[in-house]
Amino acid sequence: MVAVIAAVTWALFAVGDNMTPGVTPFSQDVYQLHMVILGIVTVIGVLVFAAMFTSIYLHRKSKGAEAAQFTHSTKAEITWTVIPILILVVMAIPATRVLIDMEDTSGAELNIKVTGYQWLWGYEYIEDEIQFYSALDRDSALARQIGSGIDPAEVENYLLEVDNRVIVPTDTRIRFLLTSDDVIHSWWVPDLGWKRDAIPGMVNEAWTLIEEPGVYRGQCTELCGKDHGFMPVVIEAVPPEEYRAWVDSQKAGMAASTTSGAVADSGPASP
Ligand SMILES: [Cu+2]
Repeated sequence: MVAVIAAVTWALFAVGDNMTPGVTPFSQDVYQLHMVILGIVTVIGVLVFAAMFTSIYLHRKSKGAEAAQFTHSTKAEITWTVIPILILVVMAIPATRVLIDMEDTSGAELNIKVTGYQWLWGYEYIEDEIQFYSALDRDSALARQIGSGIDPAEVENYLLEVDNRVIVPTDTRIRFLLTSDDVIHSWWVPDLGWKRDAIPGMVNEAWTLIEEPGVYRGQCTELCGKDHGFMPVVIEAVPPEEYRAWVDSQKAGMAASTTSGAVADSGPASP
């Protein structure tokens, strides 16, 4: 009976709404951990409720059940202390392994500095010397205005699209350095398996290695001000060759804008 309940509960969690496994080896570790612990707590829950309802049913008053008169049992106290400790240790071992892996940002091939602003993100590719801002895209920005007349449901990826996506190479160990310029923000892309606070005056670290090319979306997850809901994060993972091509095109674009800036600066000063 208990086995049947456990199996049904398990199946519901496994096929129903669940956490996303993500697209990095690390996010899949987190997912596995979540499934194992979910399994453990499900079994514990089923056992506890089964014992409770069985006792209520078998020892009910109408059957003439007499309450036991003992007030203390050292044996019971030791048992219900030792068993939970063992369960916690069993859960802590894989969790600690994943946590240590999460914190180990060494061996990065690419470093990207992420800065939170009210209310957009700034990105700086340290090795490739690329810098840009990434704000809510125009379609979402228009649709979010009161009385815009635009139905947000008609806008593709409403509030989850930006003007400049963060392009990253696949199969590359990338380190993110996160900080903020004004208030605390939090950078979160669920498919990567973590979120990190972006705190003024502090630099937090995190890393990722994306295996599958694709577009992965997220949002700021710290209540950072009135436009908190309008600062999405969009990561686009592309094969390394494509990434190099993007870097070259960005550099060419930046060089062009600096030159035109220089021309403008050298023009006649305003009266
Ligand atoms: Cu924010």
